[in-house]
Amino acid sequence: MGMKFVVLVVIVLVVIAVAQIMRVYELSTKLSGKREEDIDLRVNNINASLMLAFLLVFFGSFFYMLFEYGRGGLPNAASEIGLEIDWLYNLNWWIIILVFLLTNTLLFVFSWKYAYDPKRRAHWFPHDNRLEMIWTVVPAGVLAVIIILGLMTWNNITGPASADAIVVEIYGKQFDWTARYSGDDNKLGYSDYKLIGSAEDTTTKATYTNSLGVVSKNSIQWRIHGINQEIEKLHKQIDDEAKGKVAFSAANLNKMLAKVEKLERIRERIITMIDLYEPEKLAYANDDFTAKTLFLIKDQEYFFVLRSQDVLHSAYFPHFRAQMNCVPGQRTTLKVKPIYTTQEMREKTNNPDFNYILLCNKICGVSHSNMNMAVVVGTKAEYDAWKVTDGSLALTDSIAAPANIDIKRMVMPEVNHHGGDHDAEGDTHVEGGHPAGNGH
Ligand SMILES: [Cu+2]
Repeated sequence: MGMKFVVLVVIVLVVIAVAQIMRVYELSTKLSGKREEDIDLRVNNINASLMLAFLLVFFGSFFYMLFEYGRGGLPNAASEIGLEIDWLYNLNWWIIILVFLLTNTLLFVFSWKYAYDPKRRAHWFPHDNRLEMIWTVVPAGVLAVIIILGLMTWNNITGPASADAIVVEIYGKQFDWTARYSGDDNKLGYSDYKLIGSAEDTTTKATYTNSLGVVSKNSIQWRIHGINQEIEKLHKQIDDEAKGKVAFSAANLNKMLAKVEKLERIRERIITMIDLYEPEKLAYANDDFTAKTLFLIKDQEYFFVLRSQDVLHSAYFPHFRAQMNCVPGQRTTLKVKPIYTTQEMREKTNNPDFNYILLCNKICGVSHSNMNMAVVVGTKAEYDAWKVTDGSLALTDSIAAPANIDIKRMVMPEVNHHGGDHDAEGDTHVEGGHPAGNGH
């Protein structure tokens, strides 16, 4: 901090010093009776040659950078759309490089060629309609071609998938990715954030976690069970406090009461979900399974459905040249058809350690840089084997909900556990005032 301040002060002082020197120079030329623009012809010619020298260094460094870093360290595209995007990218580069070389050559060569010559008379050339026309129509035409080609590719990426495309959900949250395969029916179960949570079967001690909020009959029952458990736990704590076993601050107690009420509201809405979805739609999720590695089949089209639990993320497959934002509360889609297996890419790139990867390409928080998922491309047979053996593989409905879930308990439990501190409406006045944190 201190060092930065010193550097800033030094920069400001240097600028002031240069400005003062310029001022002194201007005043001294004025005193000597010379005009500022009277420059020695020899000095002027040196400057003109330096223009040419600069042009050569400028172009030299440009081509060096282009060949050294132009591809951003990426090998050839490994998906069908990637080939198209690379072709478009190269086309843009060719146009840009040609215009760049042409305009900069003219700029510096003319500066050199038309350096001041006292014997030369300038030609008065104020306006030319034909020239105006050319430099309006030609760039407009070139831009139109680029934009039309770009839109065609974009429509291809975001448009409907072909009938044999496999549907896979890619779910982002701070800070990891989960893939949800749609199973044999190729239909993803619906999802609802209210179902995100976990619960324990008190008899079998099995824990069910629904981190993606997948909607199925089983997951709805589990969530109701989980909410019942959460409410029970809160009730027990509030009861213990009423009995004097533990002591909370008034604010804490109110927070807990507000939480109970919120959980009850959510539970009622979850109970109505059972009737909201037709039974066959509730069954879409039954064969869904999640994985922490994205295994794709070569030459198979995939229709990715992207979601986010919390903030904006962006699913970026650098080798497929595919990227799409993951927006909370919305679903976005992306089509990808890998054309080389991981093994084939290892041979192509001469890199035995090559691996495909899915990255997050939106700065989404402190661990953004760790947010990635391994991607493997293999044959159909390899995929089938992976599907069976992969340890992280889990069916959404792998654990059945306990049979005795009380889903009809819709009567609000009494809130005034706490002696006379709460009035009849269930409001929570404590020691003559509304304490902070009271939600109702
Ligand atoms: Cu992210």
